[in-house]
Amino acid sequence: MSGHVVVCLPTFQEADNVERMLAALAVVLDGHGEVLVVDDGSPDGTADLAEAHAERHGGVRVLRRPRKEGLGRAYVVGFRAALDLGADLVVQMDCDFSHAPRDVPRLVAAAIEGADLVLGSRWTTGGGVVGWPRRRLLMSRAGSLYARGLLGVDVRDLTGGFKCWRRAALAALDLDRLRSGGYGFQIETTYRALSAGQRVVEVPIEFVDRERGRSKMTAAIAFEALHTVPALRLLEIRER
Ligand SMILES: Nc1nc2c(ncn2[C@@H]2O[C@H](COP(=O)(O)OP(=O)(O)OP(=O)(O)O)[C@@H](O)[C@H]2O)c(=O)[nH]1
Ligand SMILES: [Mg+2]
Repeated sequence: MSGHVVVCLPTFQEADNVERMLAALAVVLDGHGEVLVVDDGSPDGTADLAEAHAERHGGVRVLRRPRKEGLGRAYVVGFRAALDLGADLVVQMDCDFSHAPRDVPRLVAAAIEGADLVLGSRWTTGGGVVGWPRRRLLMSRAGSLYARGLLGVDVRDLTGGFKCWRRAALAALDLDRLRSGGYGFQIETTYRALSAGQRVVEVPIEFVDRERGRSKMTAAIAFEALHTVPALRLLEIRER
């Protein structure tokens, strides 16, 4: 890997996963980058575990936020910090092993080869999901198709959260304007990058349902994503 890579890792209640994840990322980064944990005051001590790991092994910074404010807020803070750290490439991923650390080099390579934003994609040829019940699979596919149709973009996986940003593409996002939380945030950032003319490339990933810890996905997060999509369209028309 070339260039300074910062992996942005938002965590809430990931005590069962965080140390294993940091160890796995250290192997794939192999001294070419660092990990930025953004923890929202997890009561299970996730941030303490991450800090202990950082002291023992290095290559990890922990950003502690006082309370849970949702994934979108954590990413806005993490992205700013990553740019301040001088990142050339910023990877964003979940801490629950749904996103495989071994896939990070493939995402990074696609950015080095010229993409401004690389999406780890479940719905492009070669990608997929392991361990989801039929209902969740259908919901996710329908969500991506809905967003894709309404926004008129040619991206297959709009709701995924495993991405690699080239520095300039991330810096061009107006982070203050990003308002949405979970899936809405993922759709919004990719859509804004596309609207700004950035080159967005999908690489296939296999997404594996979390084995440890609890999901923070709620109906409210899914619902927010539903109305984020038309809101993005309306905003765009108003800004013209
Ligand atoms: N800092 C921070 N991290 C969060 C918050 N909500 C979720 N996360 C983290 O974001 C990542 C994705 O959250 P998940 O709970 O796995 O949500 P999901 O992947 O949409 O849902 P599942 O597929 O059911 O796991 C994980 O690393 C979480 O720990 C939050 O409010 N603040
Ligand atoms: Mg998850």
